Amino acid sequence: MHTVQNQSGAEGVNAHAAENVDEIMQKVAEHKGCGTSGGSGKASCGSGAGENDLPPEIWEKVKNHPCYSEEAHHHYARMHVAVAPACNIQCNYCNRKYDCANESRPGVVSEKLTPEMAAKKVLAVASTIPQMTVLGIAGPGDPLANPEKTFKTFELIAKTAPDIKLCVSTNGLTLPDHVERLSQYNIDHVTITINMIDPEVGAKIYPWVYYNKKRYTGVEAAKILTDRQLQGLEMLTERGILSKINSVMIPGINDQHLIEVNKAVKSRGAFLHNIMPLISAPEHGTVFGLTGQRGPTAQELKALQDNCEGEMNMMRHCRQCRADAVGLLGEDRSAEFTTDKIMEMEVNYDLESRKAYQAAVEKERDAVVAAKKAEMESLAGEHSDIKMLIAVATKGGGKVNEHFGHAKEFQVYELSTAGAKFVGHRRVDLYCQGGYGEEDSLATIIRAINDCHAVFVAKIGGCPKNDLKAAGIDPVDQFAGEFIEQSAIAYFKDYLDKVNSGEIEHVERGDAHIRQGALMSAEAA
Ligand code: CLF
Ligand code: SF4
Repeated sequence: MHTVQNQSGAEGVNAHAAENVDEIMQKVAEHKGCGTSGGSGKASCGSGAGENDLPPEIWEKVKNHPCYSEEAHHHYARMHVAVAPACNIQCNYCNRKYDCANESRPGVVSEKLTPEMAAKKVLAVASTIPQMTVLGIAGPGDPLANPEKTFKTFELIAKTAPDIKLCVSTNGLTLPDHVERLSQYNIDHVTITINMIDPEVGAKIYPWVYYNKKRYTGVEAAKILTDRQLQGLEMLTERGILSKINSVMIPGINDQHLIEVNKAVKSRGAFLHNIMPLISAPEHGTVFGLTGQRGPTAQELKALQDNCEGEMNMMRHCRQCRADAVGLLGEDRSAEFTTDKIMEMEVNYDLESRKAYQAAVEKERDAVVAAKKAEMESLAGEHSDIKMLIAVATKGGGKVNEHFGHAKEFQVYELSTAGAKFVGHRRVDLYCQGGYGEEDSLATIIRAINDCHAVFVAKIGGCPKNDLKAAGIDPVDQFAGEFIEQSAIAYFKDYLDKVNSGEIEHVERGDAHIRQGALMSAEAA
């Protein structure tokens, strides 16, 4: 373990400081196994946790944060402001032409903003999207390599929009130098990208780091980085700041090693672990893209996440957002809020109407949970080892409410006698373009959800329906407009009944592809 710096200075800085790592870890441990309202039916205290699964003060912090709560991500939005251009390390999956790939898919570029413009943008978005509850700074470089711009932005927003939670994502190199300030600004959510704890592994991911005005390379560079990351994590935990660890899964380099990373971050009090797939293609111009380093398949990613889940809470709903993302995690409305458009917007930031809107969201959210709970009763007494995946077309609210042809992603749920559990999403090319079905897109969609037994949609045309059936994927439109988990459980119960009666035979599905192509700004359209 590393020595925690500034420990004595922490007390009195903010209310969280009274708790030490052991007390916080104890609290979290006491709540492990407490609730079984998570979809899986097993104790779920992480991103899938509900109100009864977490200590009240932690629930308060995560309940409307779309990244820290899987349930919240169906209802609440986040936005990023791209105020931090510089970076102090080099990752082999990053091309500096684009946004920081630690929280962003390669191949997209954000419009850089000054803190003042960023503050204006936040008010404009908050006036337009009342369910936007979190402002994150995640690039385009490293926010803490640009501390003045990052903290100035937080300062301006804390003054003008006090109901918005502040969030930051960093590579962690300078984190120990800034934990005190993060605490003073009441920043409750910090993400650190940790891809290794072994410098030999790190040397294959990071060619250099720039630390204390000197450039380090190889194992020496990776050793500095891992020491600083873990030290920063311990300091966050000391102060009761919730930390999320992002790890990029790089097959053959750190895939098995991430199990060790998982244990190391858990033991230091990390709240959530988000293992993301490497997205790598030659056109991204990254070292890994050019050397042909592949990303994981959907099932490789899921197997690693499942493996780590026994150790700690896993996030599976990350969308690897761009540094200027706006909207629900599965959508991107950044094109509506370019600088030109913001300058012309009439900003009317009304705290009361935001609160009223969010109260209505909470009601709908309660209805989703109640419907799922009621449907679970139909599975009581069922015993079966069958597990299956389904893909769902949704545009939010926890409902099956998107047409097959309009879906830009499918959410994936695992069904078993324990219920319906969110396990990921698959980005796809739009099937319906200009009113016509695209056969090429259909083939890529089938590859993306090839491990699923069914696809739930609000509507679907005859052609794609037949092609899906031929690929062994059941197109299901009978739950249009209904809640996802309730519908999924009903479908699974029916499926089990058919298997038990011999009407159908359960067969395992194959693997699926994670989309590797660069995303263009048109994605926001
Ligand atoms: Fe942004 Fe990150 Fe905060 Fe969320 S994103 S800074 S924690 S507000 Fe979220 Fe986007 Fe994944 Fe990040 S889905 S890339 S985990
Ligand atoms: Fe790129 Fe982010 Fe890595 Fe910096 S920390 S090199 S911006 S991916």
